[in-house]
Amino acid sequence: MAPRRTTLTQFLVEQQRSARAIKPELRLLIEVVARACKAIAVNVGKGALAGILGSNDTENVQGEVQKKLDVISNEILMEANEWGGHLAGMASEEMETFHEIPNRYPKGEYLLLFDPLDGSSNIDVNVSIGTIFSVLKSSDELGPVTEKSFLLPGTQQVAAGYAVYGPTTLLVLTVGTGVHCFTLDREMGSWVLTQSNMRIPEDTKEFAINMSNMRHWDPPVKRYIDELLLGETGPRGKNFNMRWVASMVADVHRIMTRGGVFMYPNDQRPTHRAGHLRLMYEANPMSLIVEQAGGAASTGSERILDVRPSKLHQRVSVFLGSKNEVDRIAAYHAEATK
Ligand code: AFP
Repeated sequence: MAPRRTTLTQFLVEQQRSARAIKPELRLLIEVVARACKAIAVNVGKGALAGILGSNDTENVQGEVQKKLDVISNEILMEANEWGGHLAGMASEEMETFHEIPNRYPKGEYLLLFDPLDGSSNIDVNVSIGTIFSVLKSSDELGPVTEKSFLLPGTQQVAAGYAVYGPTTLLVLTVGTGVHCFTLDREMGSWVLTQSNMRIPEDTKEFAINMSNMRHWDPPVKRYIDELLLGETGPRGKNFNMRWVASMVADVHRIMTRGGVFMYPNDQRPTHRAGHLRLMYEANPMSLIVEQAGGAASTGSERILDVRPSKLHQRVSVFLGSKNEVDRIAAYHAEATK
């Protein structure tokens, strides 16, 4: 008899019933998002067979060319979430402004933000990509939802997660009681708990950064990376390995699994002075997950989760992963300002 596995539904009922960590509406929200990620995984898996690779010949609010799967994934998440009565509104990397729940549906108290398909540049070369989502509670009990309703710091997230569409399809989730990993049983179509309470080692020998941007980095970043590259002959006294998938979900999942430090710093380029990654639906959800697993997440000058948002699509500098490395990077930034 195969060992009895815990499904996502059982896990969420447990979190609602005994851990009292979530309300029924939040349980419904997460189940709906998880089901949407299964639908995205099916489309990603079809690829060329369904003629859905390549460009959609449209641009998103970021001025980036949208891939067909970017648009499909966004539509799947929108359609799955607008009728359930659990949301006050949604926001997406792929949409200029937020999406209010149509009046024909009941509204709830949660705000859902997502990057429907992160790592789009990897779609056509068959490298792991994913979905990132963040859940906030709307503070506008009475008033209509506006863009300002979404501009809450990451500390106010009530849930966050990501799906990885890779050799296996994974859903990694936190509702504030640790980080838990579910693997999609493709035969049964169910998410099965395969790792509870993921922990990030405080030290590491592995770093992730796009080295081609080196000439643009600020001095603290250059100092930190130069020391890693000197290895055991330098001040760190040990050799480091480098990885860069260019899908944040894949790089972060590696760090969740075996430690490491992920960096996408802002740099001297006018287009990158604020950073590359988006705060509300990339950095914040990943930072909550990393902190819930004992890691750290910093802009270099402050905890990412403390950043007070001013714009829905604002970008931010990101250093996250093994705590002792992130703390060192923050210390180098502090020394540079003295
Ligand atoms: P795309 O979704 O446009 O491919 O961007 C992915 C991403 O936002 C993040 O997932 C990666 O870590 C990062 O950009 C990769 O950026 P570079 O292509 O500049 O290395």
